[in-house]
Amino acid sequence: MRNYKLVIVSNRLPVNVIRKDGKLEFEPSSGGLATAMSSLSQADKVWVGWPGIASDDLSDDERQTIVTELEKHDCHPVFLTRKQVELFYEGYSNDTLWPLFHYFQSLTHHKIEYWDAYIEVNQAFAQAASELAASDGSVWVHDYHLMMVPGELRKIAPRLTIGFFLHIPFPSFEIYRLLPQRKELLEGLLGADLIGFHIYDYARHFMSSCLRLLGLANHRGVIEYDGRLIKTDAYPISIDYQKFQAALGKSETKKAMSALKQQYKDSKIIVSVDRLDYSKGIPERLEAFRMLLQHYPKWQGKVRLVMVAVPSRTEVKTYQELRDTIEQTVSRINGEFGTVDWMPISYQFQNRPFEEVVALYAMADVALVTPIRDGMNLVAKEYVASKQGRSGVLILSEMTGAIDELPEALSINPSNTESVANAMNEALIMGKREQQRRLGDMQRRLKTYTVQVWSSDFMSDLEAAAEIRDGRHRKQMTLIDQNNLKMAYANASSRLIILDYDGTLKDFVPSPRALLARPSLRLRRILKRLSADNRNHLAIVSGRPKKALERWFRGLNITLVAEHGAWTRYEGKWSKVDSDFNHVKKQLKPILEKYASRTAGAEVEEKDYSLVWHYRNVVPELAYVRANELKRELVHAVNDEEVGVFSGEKVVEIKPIDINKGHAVDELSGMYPSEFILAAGDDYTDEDMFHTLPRESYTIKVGTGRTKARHQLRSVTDITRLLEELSQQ
Ligand code: GDG
Repeated sequence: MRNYKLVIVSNRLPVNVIRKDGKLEFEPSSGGLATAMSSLSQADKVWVGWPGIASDDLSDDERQTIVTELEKHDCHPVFLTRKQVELFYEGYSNDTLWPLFHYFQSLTHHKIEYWDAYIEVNQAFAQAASELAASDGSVWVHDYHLMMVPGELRKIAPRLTIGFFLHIPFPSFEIYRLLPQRKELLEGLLGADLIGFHIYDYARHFMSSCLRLLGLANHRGVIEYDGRLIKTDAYPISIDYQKFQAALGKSETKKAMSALKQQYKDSKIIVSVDRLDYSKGIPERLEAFRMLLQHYPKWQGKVRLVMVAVPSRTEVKTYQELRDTIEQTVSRINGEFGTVDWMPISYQFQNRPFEEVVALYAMADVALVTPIRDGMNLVAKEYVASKQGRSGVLILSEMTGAIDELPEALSINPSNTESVANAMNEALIMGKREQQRRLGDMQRRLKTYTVQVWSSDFMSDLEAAAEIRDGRHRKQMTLIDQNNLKMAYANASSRLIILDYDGTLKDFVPSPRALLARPSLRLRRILKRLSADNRNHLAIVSGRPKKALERWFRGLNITLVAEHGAWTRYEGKWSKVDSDFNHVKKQLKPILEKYASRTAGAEVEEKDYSLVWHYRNVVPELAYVRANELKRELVHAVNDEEVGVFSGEKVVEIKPIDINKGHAVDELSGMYPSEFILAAGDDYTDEDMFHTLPRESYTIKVGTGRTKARHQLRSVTDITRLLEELSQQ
């Protein structure tokens, strides 16, 4: 199979396959996304998606025909069975994710068979994309149907550059958490290098869910996960501005415009265009129009609502019911207000040709765009773009992503029927100059940030994100690095091995208490073997109190450094630094306790030479606020220049400045001069030791993030394995 530099993955292809009179037909559809993708500079690209016809309805020959024919359009099909379409597309995508992500909790159905099919289909998409992507290529995955694809792809091809864009809102954590598969979906998305949303609010919701559900914090939109950096950002999708401008000059559009003029003569036109979907607020819009006629009777006989509703997801029951409700409401209002020569609402449940839609936009005095929720809403932008030299007013729901870029629209809350009716009246009486001023401002913005700019922006950020990811890998220890280290170890006649404990030899446990954090039998065995070799000197350098270290490493010939260097046990005897910390503790402990008692999950730990405020069990956002408040208060309260307030891994710590691991390892390397030095640690306190040790030492940071260490290893498991291999030499 041929390999491509760019693979675009979306549920549907820009070419639709249908069966007409028993024969297969291929209909190219020129949606916004297709235009955006075709404008991308990468010539070498392919589009992966479902061709729109169930595989049960196809013979083997027909499938082959589809593959061959689609290849001519740079497309590649993923075939789905009727059952998969039902459970994956109508089910999990549109009966679970779509309603929930649009805050329609009561319309959301959770069924395990939906999820099973979703995973299965996402895996099939990932497999197809991986087979088509060049090894140095990029894959751009689109929308809520395929949220597991980035993760699945990453499993198959770890070095691939993967982008994901969500076209619908990402809901707030309080809604998102209702989803049974909430963690899996986040992890699926985090397989990407770049995750794009329409607006910053959706990105913010996503990051907050990552924090609350996976404990992953972000730094200016960048999340660290699985040893990679993932960027999240807002890329507001737009329209092919030029296409709308050009359409206005076409004869079909002009013809349609004259027909509309003829048909609606002296009436003002209010237009609404959408897919027939409950998120678009169509029944609410009709009620608002009814209220306009009732509260402002002067408009009776003078205004028409032209409503185009494109059939969508017609197999799903909720959509059938919605269609009935809309039709009944239209009839009711037309019955109530209509006269022999004036029908208030013209309702069309069908897809109109593009030029007719543009003509309608161009002729309409008002566009009424009132979704209850909408990721972006392109209709609003299209209306503005179709108003070249003409006047018109856009009424736009504040629940759409588009409102951020179109603040000159009359913004409404779609649930406030009265305010929507008032906005319609305001729009109908607005002066032409005011209309044009508002349109002009919006047009200037839309003209510059087109859908073409949107897609190239995303792609260049994707390339940059992949570079950051690769940059961060530079210090990752390769097998060659590890072999070099093992060789240096084998050849050395004296070795000093300095190890931090929590986060380095032991993964963090839910509570800082000693019982849970004690070393495993395997770890003790490794340390025992290493310390038994008389060429080795082994030291554990930890922030833990001396009692815990003493208990955990009893019977082993290891130097122990406790409380970051405040206490040291050489040859079985403890000695401590010459410093008095009691007066500081007495003064500051009540402050820490005050903050702990009003913050559920926080704990205070008192050591001889430090006070620690632990917040690993506090709700993350609260922890962040409280830790910052606490630090501010402590910095003010500390009146001793020798004492510092430090932020560590889910802790705020107060300790004497000159007690640090740097001093401790300086002393150690002086006492045990060695040909080979290995030091491993994971957090900011260990950076002091990496910095202090001689350059030729093997310093290893466990985990990701910036470091002064020479090398990095991903996890406790990785460093444990390396130590085990050394112990077996
Ligand atoms: C999803 C998100 C996000 C409609 N009727 C006809 C017709 N249309 C075209 C419009 C417009 C498109 O359909 C609808 O786009 P929207 O953005 O308004 O809404 P969704 O379909 O729900 O799209 C949405 C979008 O993805 C992109 O990311 O903005 O928030 O829900 O382009 O013009 N086109 C023609 N005849 C019609 O009768 N030819």
